[in-house]
Amino acid sequence: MTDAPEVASTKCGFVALVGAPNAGKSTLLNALVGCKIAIVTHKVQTTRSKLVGVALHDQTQMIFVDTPGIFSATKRLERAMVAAAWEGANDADVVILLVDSMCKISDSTRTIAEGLKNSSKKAILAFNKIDTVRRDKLLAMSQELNDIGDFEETMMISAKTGNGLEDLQNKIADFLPEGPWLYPEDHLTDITERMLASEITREKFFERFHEELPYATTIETERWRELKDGSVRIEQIIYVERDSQKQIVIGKGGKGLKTIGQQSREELQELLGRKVHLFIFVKVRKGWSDDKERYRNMGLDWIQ
Ligand SMILES: Nc1nc2c(ncn2[C@@H]2O[C@H](COP(=O)(O)OP(=O)(O)OP(=O)(O)O)[C@@H](O)[C@H]2O)c(=O)[nH]1
Ligand SMILES: [Mg+2]
Repeated sequence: MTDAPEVASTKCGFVALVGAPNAGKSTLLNALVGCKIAIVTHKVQTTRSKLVGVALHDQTQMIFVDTPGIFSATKRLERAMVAAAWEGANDADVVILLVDSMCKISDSTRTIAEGLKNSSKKAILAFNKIDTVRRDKLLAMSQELNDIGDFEETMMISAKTGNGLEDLQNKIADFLPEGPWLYPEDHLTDITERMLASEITREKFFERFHEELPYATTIETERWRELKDGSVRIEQIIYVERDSQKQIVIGKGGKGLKTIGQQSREELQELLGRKVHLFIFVKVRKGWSDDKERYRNMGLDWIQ
């Protein structure tokens, strides 16, 4: 009698990356998936809506969900972002609470730890940016958060250097259910090329402009035309709230806009693997952040 051949069982599940703004969630998503699908800046509130990135780890398909930072939101756009983040956590099989090791524990992080405990989700606490801090400095922070929340594991990682990511994925795999993969083996993300293009321009915008301007802006890809020679023509609109903001964005002699356009085009060419003709226009739309259509384009639910 011969034994039946052993079939390696597959696993699959959703893993939400949550945390206070700037913890490194999007950097981690890109590192886990192995390519840039989420934009990253040194500013808070860079990510505005949920974003899926898929990674294979042995026989486990991990569907990571990058989320906006969770903080005490007041404006409608901020509230919609925070609602999207909690939605990501609630829909996941496993939640990773990412903490910035360079800063003191924030009230937002405490609130998330409490919220996760109440939701009785399987959660992993991950201290990020350990390339910048001595591990023994994190013990007190780890103790405090473990007292507040209920975590299966506490891990130390660096999304930037990749340190600890293998261990993190092994732990995640332990907690994901057996089941068939939901996506084809080579599937990386749900983000459309149009959305990616808007996001890359927004990243350049966030890097160039300061104070309130990045938060008073949304960027949409209005037209996308494939040209016969294999290149693509992309038209985008930067919506701002006031005329004075429009002047700042355009800059003296159009320099501001030109720089953003150049940086965005170069990166898009690299990501899309073809020549890009990028045209960016600036429009004043007073109250765009109270306009339902803008929310749909950002991938956010409209919040009353
Ligand atoms: N030194 C170091 N910096 C990191 C690491 N991970 C992320 N960063 C930096 O932290 C900043 C914020 O990173 P993001 O990935 O945009 O953070 P986020 O949590 O997605 O931020 P929001 O989308 O605004 O909530 C960027 O300047 C990153 O380069 C890390 O492991 N080490
Ligand atoms: Mg982010």
